[in-house]
Amino acid sequence: PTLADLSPEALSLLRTQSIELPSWAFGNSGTRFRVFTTAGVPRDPFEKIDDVAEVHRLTGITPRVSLHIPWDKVDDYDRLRRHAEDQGITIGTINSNVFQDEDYKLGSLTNADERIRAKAVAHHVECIDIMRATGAPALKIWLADGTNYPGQDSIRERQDRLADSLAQIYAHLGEDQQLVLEYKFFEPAFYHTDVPDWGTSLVHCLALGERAKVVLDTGHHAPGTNIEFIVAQLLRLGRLGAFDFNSRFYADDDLIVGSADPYQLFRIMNEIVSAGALAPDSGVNFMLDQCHNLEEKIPGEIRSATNVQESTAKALLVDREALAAAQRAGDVLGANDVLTAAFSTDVRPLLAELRESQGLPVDPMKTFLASGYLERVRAERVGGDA
Ligand code: PSV
Ligand code: MN
Repeated sequence: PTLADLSPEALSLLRTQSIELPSWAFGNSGTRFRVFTTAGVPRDPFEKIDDVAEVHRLTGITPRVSLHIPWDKVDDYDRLRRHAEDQGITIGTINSNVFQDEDYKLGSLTNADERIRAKAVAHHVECIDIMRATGAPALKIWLADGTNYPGQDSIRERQDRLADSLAQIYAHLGEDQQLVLEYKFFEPAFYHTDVPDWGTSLVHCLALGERAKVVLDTGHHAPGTNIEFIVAQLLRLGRLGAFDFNSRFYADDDLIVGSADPYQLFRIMNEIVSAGALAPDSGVNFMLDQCHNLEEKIPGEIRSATNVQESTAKALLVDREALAAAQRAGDVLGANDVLTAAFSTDVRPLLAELRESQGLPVDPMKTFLASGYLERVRAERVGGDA
């Protein structure tokens, strides 16, 4: 297919699609066994933003960055914001971090100790201040809270404490700011997790109010979970706030989105497109949550952005009329054929055409590798705290 095969609406959705990049994808990362180092990685949040901007210059679809606090703490947030905006990047989401402090060993927003709970709430208030200073519209909360042994703490009381802590945080949000609550079924807690699933996240969001929504991290489900069903359900309820896209083979391994199961990514994007949730004003923020432990980080993010774009183009090519007709007729295989035909289409030439029409490099990866950027940052970014 060529661009001419897309409807004007589909073409405009493809042109305006955007994906938010995580600042932490550009830094050194690893597993609990080892963090490997990569030459030329950013030494501070400013350099992380430079790399985000580079991915955006090449792909044209990554104009926002997620920050993680305290990893991305700086003295002057206004300067950070201007540094980003000068390169066409805005600050998207502020991620809190209540999983790396001794005090949070037995929980943060759910902790039985009043002092620790207040400290965790105060950290989120600080994040909301950073949202104001950077113009970030959303606060993302993921908790490592849970227990390892039955009886270790009261599951019910922890839910009550969580609801209370979240309400305190929500009360600090401005009218134009939203809270997104991420779930994860296990890890680091091994017996129970306090926000393990979309239902629990949704229950808390409903209690908080309109500006609280669920974050779906594609790596946070038990194997075999039908993620597109969750997408469809949250969209129906108007409570899908954001995606953390990544891939996993076993547990939460934060691999490149679309690398493990491109068909799953397509099925997710198909639900998004069919619900009209791709438009920039749909309220769903498409973010990546990945780290690149072995591969080069900037190419990893380029590949991720183009993987999402390819799945989106395929979802936009689904013949919706033929699909609806087959579904109405009870044509089981015919309906399935309509979907798989779109999935099997090679959309790379179409996307090359799209990029050309937008003045972007036809092959962002090739252009990047030939640009000398990696060689330059490897030479420049020496010393400091990578
Ligand atoms: C937790 O596994 C998570 O998915 C959350 O989004 C964190 O903020 C992120 O990873 C980075 O550690
Ligand atoms: Mn995540």
